[in-house]
Order: sequence, then C-alpha cells, then structure tokens
Amino acid sequence: MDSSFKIAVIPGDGIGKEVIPEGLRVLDRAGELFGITLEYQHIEWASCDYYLQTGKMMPDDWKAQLADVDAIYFGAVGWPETVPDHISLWGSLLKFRREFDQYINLRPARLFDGVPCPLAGRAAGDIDMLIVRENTEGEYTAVGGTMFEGTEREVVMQQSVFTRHGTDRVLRFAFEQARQRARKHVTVATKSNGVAVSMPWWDGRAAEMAQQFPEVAWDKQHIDALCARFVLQPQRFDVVVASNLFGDIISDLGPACTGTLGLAPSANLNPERRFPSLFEPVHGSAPDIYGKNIANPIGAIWSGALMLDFLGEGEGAGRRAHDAILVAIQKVLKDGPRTGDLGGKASTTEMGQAIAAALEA
Ligand code: GGG
Repeated sequence: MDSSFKIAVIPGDGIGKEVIPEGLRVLDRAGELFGITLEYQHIEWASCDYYLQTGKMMPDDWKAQLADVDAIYFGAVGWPETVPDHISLWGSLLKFRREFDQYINLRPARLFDGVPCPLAGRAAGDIDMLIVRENTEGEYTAVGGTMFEGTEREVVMQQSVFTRHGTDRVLRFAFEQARQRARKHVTVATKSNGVAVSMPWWDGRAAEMAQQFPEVAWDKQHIDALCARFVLQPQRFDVVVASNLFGDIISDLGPACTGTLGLAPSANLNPERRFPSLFEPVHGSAPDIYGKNIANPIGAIWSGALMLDFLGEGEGAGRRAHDAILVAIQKVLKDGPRTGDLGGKASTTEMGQAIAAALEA
C-alpha cells in the first residue's frame, strides 16, 4: 500500500481554525507511529475572510490548485455576521461536494464511555449508528426562483432533484456498509405519506436495491417518526440512509443523542477515487465560541482518522492508525481532560494534546 499522501488543509472559518491544528497534531503522531507520510498543502481560501478580501469564496483556479492532492481536510464554513450563509456554503463546501462528486456523506454517531448522554438510561455501546447522507442532489439544488419579489404576490420556488443514478448509488453504498457490520440493518429515512412523488419513489428504489442484499434486513421510516425514535429508541438504528436534507438534519440529531455534536465526524466520499474526498467535523464554525480555545476537537480528530482509513483503502497502516486514534479518543473521553460541551474545563489544545499523547501503535 502507498503510505505517502498529500493533504489539502483548509481550516475555513471560526472554530475550524481551532480544531484543525489539533487534528493535524494527532495525524502527525499517527503518521510517526504507523509509518504514514503526510505532506500538507495549507490553504486559506474557502473562508469568509477570503471572501471579504476578494469577493469570492475560492479562487477561479481552485481545482487546478488541488490537482495533485489525495484528500481535503476541512474545518468549517460560515460567518453569517459578514457573509450570508448560503453564499459561503454554496461558494465552498457544496462546490467541493458537487464538483468532486463526493456523493456519499458518511456520518457515524456512537455513545462512548464517560460521555454524559442526554437520553435517560443509555450506556456506552447502546448507540452505534452510521448515517449515510446523499451529498450531491436532492433538496440541495439551486433550481428555482422568485417572482413578484417584495410584493404581496411574491412567489418562491425551489425544486428537489432526485436521479435514479444518484439515489441508487447512495442506497447501494448504505447496503454495502450494512453488510460489513454486525447488525446488518438499513433504515431508509423518507416521508412518503407527505412528499408524495419523490419519497415513495425513494422507497421503491430501496426495495429494489434490498433484493441484491438478502443478508441485510431493512425498513423504511417517515423522517418525523424516525427523529422521535432517535431520541426514544436510538439502539434500534444501525445504518440509516437519507436524502441530502434529511441526512443533514438527522446527522446533527444522532450525535446530539450521543452527548455532543462536538464528537461527530464526517467523510464526504468519492468512493471511486476519481476525485479527492473531503473530511470534516459535522459541526459548523460556531461564532459564539470562536476565539476562546474551548471547542471540542474530537469531531475533527475523528474525521482525520476516517481520512487515514479511506486513504489506506480500509486496510494496512491506514486502518491501524484509524483504529488507534479511536482507542485514544475513547481513553481520553473516559479518563482525560474534557471540553465544556462534555462538562469539563479543558481547552481545545489540551484535548488535542491528550489524544495525541494517548495514541499507541
Ligand atoms: N464542518 C461542517 C460545516 O462547516 N458545515 C456548515 C454547514 O452548514 N453545512 C451544511 C451542510 O453540510 O449541508
């Protein structure tokens, strides 16, 4: 296996600039321990600061600048005080996802020992789910428009776009993931009673896909009932697959049920590796806590572990480094320093240092 990789490092906005250095600290230590060489290309664009200087979120030649990177390690985007959120998001993160065809957004949520769970009576291990979010189409389209703006006759329209190709590939990926997991179960999150064209169609695509995976059990649930069950019976869920918007919502709710969004990682994948994949914590830029060095860096650190695993194609040094980072995170969550979202007083830096120190080959 190749064990030398070039990574574009994009901290972005707000606490992205605080958690990414801790992620790099842990990646560097993992690199030393497992013989993985990481070369970083540090990038300041894809941030609202860059937008304020240039009027764009990214330079015109952004793709050329990323031509030889193996992956992108990303912090957060958004600074609504100065740049409207839809401009910063569509000008950076969504461009990466769409133009690099990162059609899978993988978002695990797990309840760890030592993390106060907001749900009564839950213990470590009770929640272990993998949310698979469709990442390039669905409700996230720029297809629509307004008429009679600013008048009483104002009309606003926005289309959702679901393609057979796009839906089948995310469903297939979810079933493949489930096949490799102990419980081998997929839940398809839709809303086929209310959204009466596209969602029954999604359910039908899922039923057809399920026939190719007889060893995987599956069900479909309306998104509203599913959200209630996330809170009341989270142990029911194994792999959950959803459209872009539904997936975004439940991948905040899932980690919130495991104690804090600060833990949640994500991998925006182009599984065929035709383009670089992007790894980022699920949380955003959190302007309310930025500048205090109190953000939880675990979402970023875990995302770094997912990156090594993906680069190593799920085996060898990459897989071992991933597993070791997860063990180090668990050790620190159990006995080590903790940030405010976990009920402690540790800084972002202290958490990062503790996880790097706990890492063992
Ligand atoms: N690190 C993730 C991040 O910056 N998220 C900003 C955001 O609002 N994302 C919306 C989305 O993922 O669809």
